[in-house]
Amino acid sequence: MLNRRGTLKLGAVAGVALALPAERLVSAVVGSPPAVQPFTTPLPIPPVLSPVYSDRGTDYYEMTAKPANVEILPGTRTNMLTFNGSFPGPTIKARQGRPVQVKILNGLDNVTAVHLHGGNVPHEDDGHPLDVLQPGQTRTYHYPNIQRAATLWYHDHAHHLEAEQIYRGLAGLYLIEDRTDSPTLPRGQFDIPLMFRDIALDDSAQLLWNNNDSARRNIVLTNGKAQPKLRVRRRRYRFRLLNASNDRVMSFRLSNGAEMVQIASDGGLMARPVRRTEIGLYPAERVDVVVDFSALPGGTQLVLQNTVGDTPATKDVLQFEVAGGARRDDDDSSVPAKLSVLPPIGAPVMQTRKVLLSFDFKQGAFLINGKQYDPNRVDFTVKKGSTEIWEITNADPDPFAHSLHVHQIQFRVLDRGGKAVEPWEAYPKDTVSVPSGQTVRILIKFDSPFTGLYPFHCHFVGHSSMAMMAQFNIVP
Ligand SMILES: [Cu+2]
Repeated sequence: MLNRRGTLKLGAVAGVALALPAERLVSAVVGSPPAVQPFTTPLPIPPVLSPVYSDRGTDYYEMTAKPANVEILPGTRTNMLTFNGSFPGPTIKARQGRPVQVKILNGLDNVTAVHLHGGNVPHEDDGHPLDVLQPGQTRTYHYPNIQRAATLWYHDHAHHLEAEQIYRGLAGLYLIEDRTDSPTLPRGQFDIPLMFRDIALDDSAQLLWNNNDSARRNIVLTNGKAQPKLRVRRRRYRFRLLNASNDRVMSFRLSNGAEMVQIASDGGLMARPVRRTEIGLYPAERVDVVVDFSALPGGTQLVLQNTVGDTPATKDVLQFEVAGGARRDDDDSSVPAKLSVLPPIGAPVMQTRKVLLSFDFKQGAFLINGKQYDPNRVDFTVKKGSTEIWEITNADPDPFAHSLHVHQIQFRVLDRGGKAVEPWEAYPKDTVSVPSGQTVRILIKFDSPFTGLYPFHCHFVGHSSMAMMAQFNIVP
């Protein structure tokens, strides 16, 4: 799907955008922040949020969205927007079947809406772009966790503001766990989330922000640090990879060419594991992989590389160092040949719809089906319980890549240009890449118990915040 050439072209997207008359060019030069000595900063694990209260049925959490000074580069402080002062935001660990309530206080100077990406939630809890919290306001989001175990994430979704506010830090992980599903997979301290995203900093380590200068975001962070290091034991680990970049496509491989066994996609475990040596991730996509370090001698260093990065700071994103000692770790984990039984998506298909993604050079606007987002317009009316095929076409020439994220449901990717996709990107998915000129077909069963209005949009949030968004209304 991804290759060096494809993504180098993608890197030119911002160049094209900069040539547009409507653009403002704020940061004309790349900042030169203090240099980082690679692989000296320990990889942080985002803190796991504790409930403020739990009763028999529900866990209650509280978070404040607020500005904070965060150490990104060693010895410097960067002004960010955070949840609870933490960047990335705290991780919420939910259990399948047990509801969670998250009370958010907006301590920002601006409005915010919080969206649980990949979550099957009521529409009033979905963080609709107009359903915002004013500064000083609180509201409680209800997450029923009725879906399969999965690596989800939460992020800002306020109308026109999401690109800037996600970039400034408003994102965190939300894991739904299930104790019965594949209990032999690595757990606990051997189950590690890796949130990747790019950033541009000036020479005093402050954020450079312009929606159109994605090509200048020349540092990739892993869990909020540049080129960190993780000491691993000689055993298997589960890594949950999330590309939380606004607009950067990434493609990961281990520097020794070792296999990463993909076990999960956006919406949870796949039916069977898939052995891969390179894994491409568009913005907002997730994969869970198992990596086995047990055969590597103590002291071995290997690097998780983003093969489409063009500088050390965007290419060599994370170093693993295998702990010393001759003995392998006691490791009773394993990857079963059959991971999960997936709910079927079946016929009959009641609707086939076209979703055309394009950029209008005259208006300087990103469009879906020829229109800019209007939060007061319903684009598709969908019958609850029905199955549909959406044919998504990227009508733009190189170098415009797009993607499509559909709120509330997990879909199956059928084919690209008429060719069936590989099992690792088939199902369950909530975000699909749509490179220039391609048509991708997805099969969606609207089997959520919830009705109402939900967005679908490109998840290059630089595009969605410039109106590359539409919405569907699920009716009984
Ligand atoms: Cu797009």
